[in-house]
Amino acid sequence: MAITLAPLPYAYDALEPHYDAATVKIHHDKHHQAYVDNLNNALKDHPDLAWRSLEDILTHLDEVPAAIRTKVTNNAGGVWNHDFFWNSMGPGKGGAPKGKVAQGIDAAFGSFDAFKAKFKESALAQFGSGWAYLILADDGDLTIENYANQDCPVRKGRTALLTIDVWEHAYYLKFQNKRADWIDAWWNVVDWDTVNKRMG
Ligand code: MN3
Repeated sequence: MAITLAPLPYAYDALEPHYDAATVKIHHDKHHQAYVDNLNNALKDHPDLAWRSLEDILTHLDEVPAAIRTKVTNNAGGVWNHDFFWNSMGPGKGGAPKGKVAQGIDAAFGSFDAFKAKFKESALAQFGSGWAYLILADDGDLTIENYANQDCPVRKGRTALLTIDVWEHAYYLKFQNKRADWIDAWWNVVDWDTVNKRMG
């Protein structure tokens, strides 16, 4: 059973004007698809691995043959990160968080504005390609962690709550080199309802 590309959970233009349809389409249909294809290609001679879930593969990379481990790590991470990213956004979302996640943010960062500033700073500080994540730590605290390239929280057994893709392919068409503008726009599509469900 091959890994398949999950359909985008909304229309290409659903996140306009904050996240443009052209970028969403190429990001999902080309970049995300490429990770799916490359992962399936890497696993094509390993049916014992190919039937496993992404999470199972990513938490048992020591069981992946050394010859394909880097390719599997990068591409399985790429699929997982993008699945999580698309499902962290939605049309008509944004605004301030409510409920459990709002309480967690206030407790960990002091206020939503302070959290936004810190998260932006972390996303801007990611050198090259990668991701900024809001993580629910084992002790219940919320923390911000960066993951380079296609490393992902599931590999470390971390509970992810929210992520922004800061690879240039995620924003270059609309924002060019201005990663800060992409981050500012992205807050308008963050799906806090989903983040709350991820809090458990
Ligand atoms: Mn991407």
